[in-house]
This record gives sequence, C-alpha cells and structure tokens, in this order.
Amino acid sequence: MGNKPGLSETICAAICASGAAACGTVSRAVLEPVMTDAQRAQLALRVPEWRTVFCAAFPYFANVPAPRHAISRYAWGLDYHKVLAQRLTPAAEHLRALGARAEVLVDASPVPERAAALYAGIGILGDHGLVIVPPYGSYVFLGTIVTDGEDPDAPLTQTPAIAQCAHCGACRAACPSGALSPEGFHSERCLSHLSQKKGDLSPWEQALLQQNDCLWGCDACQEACPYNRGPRETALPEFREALIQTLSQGQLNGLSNREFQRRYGTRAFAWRGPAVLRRNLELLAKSESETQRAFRHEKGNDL
Ligand code: B12
Ligand code: SF4
Ligand code: SF4
Repeated sequence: MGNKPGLSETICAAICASGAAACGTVSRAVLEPVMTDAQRAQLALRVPEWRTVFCAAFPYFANVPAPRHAISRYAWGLDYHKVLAQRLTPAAEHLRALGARAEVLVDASPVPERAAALYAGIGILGDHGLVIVPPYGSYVFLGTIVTDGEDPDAPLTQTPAIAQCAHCGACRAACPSGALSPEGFHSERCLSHLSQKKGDLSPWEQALLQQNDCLWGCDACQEACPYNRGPRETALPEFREALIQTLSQGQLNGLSNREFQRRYGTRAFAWRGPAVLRRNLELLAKSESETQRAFRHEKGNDL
C-alpha cells in the first residue's frame, strides 16, 4: 500500500461513500493477540502477510414495527453478506491497484469483527456483546477489508482503549434465555442460535421459542438497550425496501429446497433451508392454538 500519508483516510472515505456509517483501521499487532489460533491460521491462508484491517459498520435499522412471528431485524432486507461485499469491493480494488493484496471478508470470516471494530474506534462495546454505533445503535453490520498494505496512520503496537456502554443491565434483564450472564455470553443458550439450529429442540428450547414468538434470530437484548431508542433509520435501500418480516406456513409448506432458494435465496434467513423455519413455525402455531384453547376455556366456551 506504500507509505503515502492519508491513504487510510482516502480508503475509509471511499467506504463511507459506499454506505458505511463509520470506518476505521486496526493493525495486525493490535488485533492478532485477541484472535484464536484457528482464526490466525485461516486468515493467513486468505492474506498471508496481512498487516491492516479496514473495518466498517453499515446501518440496517428499518423504521417499521416487528410483526407477529417476526424474523429478526437483521434478516428483513437483502442478505448483508452480499450487500456489504458488493459495497466494500471498490475500496478493495483501489488497494489492489496500488499493488497490495486486499480481501473483502464479511461475517463468515476469521476476522473477529467486533474486536476489529472496537480497536478501530468505530463503536462502543455493549454488555450484550455487540458493537454500538450511535445514532444507529447496535443495528449495524460489520464488514472488513484485510490487506497486506501497511496503514501509515495507525500506531503499530499500541492497543487502544475501548469505549464501553452505560452498563445499565437492561439487555441482561431482557434476555429470555440467560445467555447473557455476569460470567459472559453463552452462545448455546442464545435464542438466535437456537432458532437457527438444525434438528430437534429440547422441550426447554421449544418453550423458549414459543414464549418469545421467535421465528428466526432474536432482538430482545437490542430492543431493551437505551442506545437503540429511536435509532436513525438506514439509508441503504437493500435494508429498507422489499422487506420480508415474517413467513407463513402456507408460504413454506411443500417447497423443495431448490424452490425455497429460488424464492428466498437473496435473504440471510435462507442459508439453513426451509426445514428449520418450518419447524419453528409449527412450534409457534402450536403455542398459538394452545393459547386460544386456554382463552376459550377461561371464557367457558370449551367445545
Ligand atoms: C458465531 C456468531 C454468532 C453466534 C454466537 C455469537 C456470539 N456472541 O459469540 C450466534 C448465532 C449466537 C450469533 C447471534 C447474533 N449475532 Co452473530 N456472529 C457470529 C460471527 C459469525 C462469529 C462470532 C464468533 O463466535 N467468532 C468466533 C470467536 C472465537 O471469535 P469472536 O467472537 O470474535 O471473539 C474472540 C476474540 O475476538 C475475543 N473478543 C471478542 N470480542 C472482543 C472484544 C474485545 C474488545 C476484545 C479485546 C476481544 C474480543 O474473544 C473471543 C475469543 O477469543 C460474527 C461475525 C464475525 N466474524 O465476527 C457475527 C456477529 C457478531 N453477529 C452479529 C449479529 C447481528 C448477531 C445477532 C444480533 C443476530 C440476531 N438478531 O439474531 C445475534 C446477537 C447475539 C448476541 N447478543 O451476541 C453481528 C454483530 C454486529 C454488531 N453490531 O456487533 C456480527 C459481527 C456479524 C456481522 N458481520 O455484522 N452470532
Ligand atoms: S439475542 Fe436474544 S437470547 Fe441471545 S443474548 Fe440477545 S436477548 Fe439473549
Ligand atoms: S442495555 Fe445497557 S448494559 Fe446492555 S448494552 Fe445497552 S447500555 Fe449496555
């Protein structure tokens, strides 16, 4: 990438012009110590001599209420993996034109994206584990460009301090599964994970999905957070137009995998295929009919 001063600002400005709300850089010396061995090995395969990570946050909050049987907000619009990759590619090409290797990596990536964003100084660490970028709250996706060019503007070794949230406790109190505990985050308990998990769910897991009317993903900790009170709406059309906020059994029943992909393959909820969504919808329908039965019983209208 050379030693031209201001190059990282130029690249970050291009990334922001492509729709990011914030962009920053973190050097290898700062990020590598918090990476796992597996993350280090995988990233070295993608960009062997990587030295700098550009990290960007793209807002996705659409200002419409969540319906019944809601898909989580992050999956209402087009698949963010593709959207961010497309929007980050011109900046990566700019770096390549200068002779550097540059790879766009989004989510399915060995980069610990939240740590990269926090060290790059583009957001605040929330106790729910997510990166908050006011005024968009935590409703931002993270994406990176990893390059072997050196960032001339970033200190090589100094680990920056990380901004922290207000520690109000609302996310922990709102978490229905106990995934957020003082000891840390338990991903195997997280409803977002459970709603995407294949196969049979335990009775406890089923009840969690039903009680929280959860079709795909979970937004409870984010909804409770004061930084997400009235967040600014995204300007990106991919995340505010043609939204799919829920699905019905009628839309999914009888669909082959191929037909499901044809209809919904542009969406982030499609990667697991239709079976997991069908299972979740069945659970929600079952709990609905049980509630209706209990209501009729209370009114003395039992058949
Ligand atoms: C696996 C995964 C999940 C799992 C587990 C999540 C978890 N909290 O661990 C499940 C399915 C549960 C999940 C759920 C969600 N996820 Co998720 N997930 C990921 C993914 C793909 C990998 C994370 C991971 O486990 N990596 C492997 C471990 C070993 O690495 P790591 O998490 O980075 O952490 C290591 C180090 O970096 C270090 N570390 C971690 N953080 C920090 C911070 C600092 C400051 C330091 C020093 C160190 C450090 O400790 C770890 C151990 O070594 C990331 C994308 C990515 N590539 O980072 C998205 C990502 C974290 N998810 C995201 C989202 C949006 C969600 C959901 C909100 C989706 C939803 N609505 O249902 C929920 C939120 C749940 C929650 N409260 O965390 C976004 C978060 C955006 C943001 N604003 O922060 C990400 C960044 C995807 C993206 N590209 O935007 N997710
Ligand atoms: S996504 Fe849901 S289950 Fe997971 S930590 Fe947040 S509130 Fe808890
Ligand atoms: S709800 Fe409170 S404790 Fe949780 S992330 Fe938001 S400010 Fe931090």
